[in-house]
Amino acid sequence: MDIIIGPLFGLPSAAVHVGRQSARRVRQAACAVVLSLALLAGASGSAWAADQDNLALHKPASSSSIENDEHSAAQANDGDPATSWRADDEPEGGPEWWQVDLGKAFDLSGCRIRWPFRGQTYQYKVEGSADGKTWSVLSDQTNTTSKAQVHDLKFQKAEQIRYVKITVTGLDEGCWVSISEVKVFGTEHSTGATK
Ligand SMILES: [Ca+2]
Repeated sequence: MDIIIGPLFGLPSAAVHVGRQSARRVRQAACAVVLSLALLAGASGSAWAADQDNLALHKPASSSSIENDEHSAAQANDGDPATSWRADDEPEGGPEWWQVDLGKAFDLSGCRIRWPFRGQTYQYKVEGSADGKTWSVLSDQTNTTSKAQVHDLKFQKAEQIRYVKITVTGLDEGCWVSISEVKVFGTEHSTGATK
């Protein structure tokens, strides 16, 4: 919300930019404290062990924006929970989103999203598409109050999905749009021709 305060009060763009940078530093410091506490609490990656084939691993990913090359869209499906995609903190085109192209159609059973920090609420929706143009909601988490770092989502109806998109619609004060890792589960879509 603080991002739109500058323009509303007619501040010069340079002042707005400085304000953004300062606000970003404050937010990073706040989230770093949360991360440190999580590490002290003994957070581990054991819960992240692969138990199903991850359809999203290393598949082509894109996003509404990136903060820099070290936090590109590909960082959210590189199999490493220590790396993450980060948006650029300037949602000029609407809510920030991350998307993966699974390469072909699958019938999806669910997904697992690992956020960069525990103890923070990330509100979002997961959408699926056969063509990358027409989307349906696979899981609506826009009103969630969960502060879990790892979200396991089951899809009720997600047939013939090639593209999966996660749009972040709400954040706790002091955090920014970022995803550490996305896993997508399912089976290859069958046309029935080979049965
Ligand atoms: Ca990662």
